[in-house]
Amino acid sequence: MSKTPVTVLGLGDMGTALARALLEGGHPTTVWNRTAAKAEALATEGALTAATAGEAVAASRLVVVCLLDYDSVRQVLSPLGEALAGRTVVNLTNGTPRQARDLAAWAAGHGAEYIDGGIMAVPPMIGTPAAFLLYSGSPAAFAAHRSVLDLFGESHHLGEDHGRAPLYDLALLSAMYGMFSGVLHAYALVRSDGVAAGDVAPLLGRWLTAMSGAVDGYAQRIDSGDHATGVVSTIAMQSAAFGNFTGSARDQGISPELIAPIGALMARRVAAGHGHEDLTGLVELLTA
Ligand code: FVH
Repeated sequence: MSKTPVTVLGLGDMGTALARALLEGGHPTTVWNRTAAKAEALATEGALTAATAGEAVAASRLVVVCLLDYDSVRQVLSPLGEALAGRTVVNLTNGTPRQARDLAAWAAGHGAEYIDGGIMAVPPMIGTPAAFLLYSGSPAAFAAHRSVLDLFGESHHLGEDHGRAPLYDLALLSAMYGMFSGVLHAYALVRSDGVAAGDVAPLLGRWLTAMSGAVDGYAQRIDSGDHATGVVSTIAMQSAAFGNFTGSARDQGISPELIAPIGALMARRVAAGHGHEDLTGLVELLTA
């Protein structure tokens, strides 16, 4: 059976990885990038190169967009207008739920199907079992193209609301940045005492893996609103220790700015009479 032709707009690190996965999957793949030289390697691998975004869109009914941000997406798609009619645009550019909903409305106004997506992978992970992607938008349009999208990584369709995929994407990436903040602080702390980051890395990795086991239990507490039953590490205990984190940073001459905010929230929660509760209670301060 002949494979669906696909167009990829944007050949940064991620767009290039996506185009390569399509080529490896045997799809006729037309690529376009603002800086044309970035298409050269893919051309030698079998990609068809388009001189303009309009030419690229004309080549396929399925158009994958992966640009820096929504401003660049608007700059590229807006002049195309009616040329998008009858096509499905899958936008994998990082953005907010509001941006996704606005772009979906714009696409619908131009007769195009629109699916928004979030990529939970770095470029070398694309096409491997480690990659997964989040999608939202028309279930029918998603189902029609799922076999193509599965080439990028495991596909998760989160519903019709175009804002849902970027919501999940930003939530997962926020958690990642929280983790990376702690990792960077940890390395700065040990380095300030002459210890190489690499000496601590195996223990740090082990500790983070163990603590990631808290994710499901935290979700249960937050969904139930019960932050108090069966707590093993009270927020009062954690808050009392937290002065050691900021204090040691000061003593060692490093900035506590990556970790200080959670300490301040803990102190507020304890002062409000919730010291007996779990750390999950902080979410109430964020959403109040
Ligand atoms: N790379 C990653 O690790 C992450 C993984 C999760 C998803 N993100 C998001 O994917 C989008 C693209 O990321 P990227 O890694 O491909 O980014 P760059 O390598 O910096 O490439 C950016 C492309 O965007 C083009 N571009 C920028 N501005 C414009 C514009 N005004 N008009 C047209 N194209 C534009 C740029 O073109 P050029 O500079 O080569 O001419 C690149 O093709 C992104 O949303 C991540 O958050 C990646």
